[in-house]
Amino acid sequence: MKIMTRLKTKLSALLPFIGLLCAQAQRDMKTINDGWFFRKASTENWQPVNVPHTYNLDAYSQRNYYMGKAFYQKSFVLPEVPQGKRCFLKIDAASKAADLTLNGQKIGSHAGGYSAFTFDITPYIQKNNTIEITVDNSRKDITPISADFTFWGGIYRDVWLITTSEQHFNLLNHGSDGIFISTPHVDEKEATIEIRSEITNDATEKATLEVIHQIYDPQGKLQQTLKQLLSVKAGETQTVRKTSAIEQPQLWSPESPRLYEIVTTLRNPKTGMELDRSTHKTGFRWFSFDGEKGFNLNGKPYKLRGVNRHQDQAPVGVALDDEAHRRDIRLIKEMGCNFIRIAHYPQDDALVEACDEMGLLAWEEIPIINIVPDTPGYDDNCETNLTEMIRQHYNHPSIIAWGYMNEILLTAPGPDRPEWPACRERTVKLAQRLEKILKQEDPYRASVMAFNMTNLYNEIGLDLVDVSGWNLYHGWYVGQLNDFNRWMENQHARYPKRPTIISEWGAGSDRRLHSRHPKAFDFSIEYQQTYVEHYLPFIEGTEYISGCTYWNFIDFNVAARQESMPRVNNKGLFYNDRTPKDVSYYFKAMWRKDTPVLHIASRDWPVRTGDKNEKHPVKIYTNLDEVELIINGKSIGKQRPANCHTVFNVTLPYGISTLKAQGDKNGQMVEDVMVLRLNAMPDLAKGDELAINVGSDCTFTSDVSGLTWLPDQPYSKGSWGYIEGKARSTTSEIENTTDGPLYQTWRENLRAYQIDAPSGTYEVELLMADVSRSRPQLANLLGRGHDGQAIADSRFNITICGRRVETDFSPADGGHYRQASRRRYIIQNKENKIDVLFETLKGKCHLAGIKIRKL
Ligand code: GCB
Ligand code: CA
Repeated sequence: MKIMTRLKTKLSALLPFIGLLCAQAQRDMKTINDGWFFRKASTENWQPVNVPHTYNLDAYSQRNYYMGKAFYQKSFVLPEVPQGKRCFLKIDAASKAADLTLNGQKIGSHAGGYSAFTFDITPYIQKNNTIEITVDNSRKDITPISADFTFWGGIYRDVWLITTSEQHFNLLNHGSDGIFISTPHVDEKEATIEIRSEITNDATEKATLEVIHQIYDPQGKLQQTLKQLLSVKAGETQTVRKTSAIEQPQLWSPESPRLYEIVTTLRNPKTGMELDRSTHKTGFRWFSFDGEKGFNLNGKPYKLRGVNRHQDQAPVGVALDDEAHRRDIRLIKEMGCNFIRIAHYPQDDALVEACDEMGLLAWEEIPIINIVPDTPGYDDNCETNLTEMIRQHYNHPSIIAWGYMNEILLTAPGPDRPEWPACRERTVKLAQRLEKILKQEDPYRASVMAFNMTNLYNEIGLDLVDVSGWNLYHGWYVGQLNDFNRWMENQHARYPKRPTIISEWGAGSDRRLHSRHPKAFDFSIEYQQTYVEHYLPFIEGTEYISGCTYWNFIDFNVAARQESMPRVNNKGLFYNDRTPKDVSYYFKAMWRKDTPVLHIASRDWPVRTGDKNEKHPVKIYTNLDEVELIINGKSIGKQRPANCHTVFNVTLPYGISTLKAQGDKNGQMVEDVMVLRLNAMPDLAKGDELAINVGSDCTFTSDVSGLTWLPDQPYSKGSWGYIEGKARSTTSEIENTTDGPLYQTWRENLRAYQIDAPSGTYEVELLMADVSRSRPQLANLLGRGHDGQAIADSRFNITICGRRVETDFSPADGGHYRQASRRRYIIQNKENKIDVLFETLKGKCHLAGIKIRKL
């Protein structure tokens, strides 16, 4: 409806020009995404593909994914060779570098995997054409070289064929379209708009031209027409600037993202012929960052509430269509965000456009991460990539900050190392160079950098940026939750004028793991919830913190990551397929004040195992003042949430229960309903399987078999549990199983495991893995690999119900380190108990899981 009226007003405004439209030599733009052939340098076979395409789907299954060259090829026929026109090839992203030829002739190269580049192909184009592109994701002189994500190779954004007349806007300026719109001054009464256009005359004679900007207000009404005459010599590009004032601008904000439209045309003033045309949207807003008062938007204090966004999604990797990018912005908005950190690299135009349209302020950055290497050409490529990002996304009102370094000291040699002075100097020098470029390119936006948990950044001069981003993982990688508050309080006391934002904070979670005693690195759904429930109120309540971006919007792919879900960084608020985790509703309840939020936070834990007389926690995320929980039609009572959540401890019957939460917001009834299943504790006499996740407080439910492994406990008479020993864990990946977390926690030096059970024939299954030779972990884990000492080639005997089942045994025999060992024994229980006795011969005996079934 809105669109229709808008279209009508726009048409009527255009009516006087309709005559003109006939005399057009407009720009033609079309994608040439289909019908490509592809091969890796390591194979001979060409395979038909479409772009967007990545050649790294192997990153889903192996840590050492393919890094190297790959070739793309496409042939196409033009109905006729364009005469008196210019042809351009634009590639929206090819990672990390590309060399291009057309019909056998080299047309150019590009370094950088996250921004667009354009070549003039007029001299090479024919009726029958073949484009060949060599892509390489292994280059060490191009960012990123070290980081916690997969460096997907391929042409993974659109490829465009563009034809223009001989006079056109400059398409050869760093992948931009040669038109740069800024708003140097904005307030409620008046805004200044400046439009800089670059016009190229590719004809052999000089041309007199006219540039016309038509500015439409957000309702589609023509507000201003700005005209400029210029004369451009043959083969030259000229820049013209036009400044104008807009009275009473309708301001842009995340709450009302009002966009003005600017239609820019290039005309031949004599004939009236339109030569080129380009349309942009702009918005009027002003902002500031302050060390004491935080962020301010359009004259009001404004807390930035956001997430970081990685782009990948299984099974396509980063080869996403535009609609997937827009879908993400919709989900992020829905959660109540007003901000996004487009991390760690420039992303699709479709995403940034969606930020403008739907209303998200944005920080965008280039991927200089972990360390600045001493590699020839690296700094130059960084500068080019920064320039490209700024020029390509310059016109987007959503963007308020440009970033260029993330945790740049993470893998740098420390100050106690001889390599430190050179590395420090290199890093600071590059930062100074990029800071200067950034401000030259764009004086109207803030510069930002993301630091990690060391004050060195301030001490060596990396606080040259306007805003310090802090990536803080206290209570996850290091220390306790409260250390987060202390860190910020300390920073603020020492540098009270420094604007700050929490650019990263997050904890991992895996929906197969649940705990009533959650702790850091158990990867339980519950610990992630505990973590965010601690951080967010502090961020919200602390004026000097400008805001935050949670790490990360989604569970994203990192081929080299291990932990509970190998190759996944599972700190997402959404799963990789974009279904929400319960925890995302905490953010929604905290951040959405415009709509009632009521969510039973048990979608991630819908099947429980336990006794029907025992209490089961049911958490509710809500922004209502009071909620009532109704189970199977019977009210359990009402509770008043604090910090946007409340936990009902309830008894449940076995089987399915219907849970309904309800409440009202200003007289409007709101409810949420889900079903939850309670399974009884396994009864061995009935033939149930008793499965125990030894060494862990977490229940683990296999997503292959659906079997739940219960948390471990000490043995008590009439029950089951461990006798002596110590619980341990690792983040090392366990191979040859899909149930890795079971093996990543174990008990060592235990004397026995005992299960009191009626006599009979049983199958007893023991799970273990030798993780003593752990794999090197990503630097991001800050050494958080092993919880304590490794097991070191332990050897032991195992006796079950008096029968020796293993002698001088190690699960690592034959070199099977970090691999799942699972053995089943048929035994006779004659004494109403199954006791598994360990006798250590070397190192420490260990057990990661046990499963019992009566035959
Ligand atoms: C960080 C990095 C980010 C990682 C994240 C993590 O500090 O900036 O790239 O993914 O930590 O999860 O370890
Ligand atoms: Ca275990």
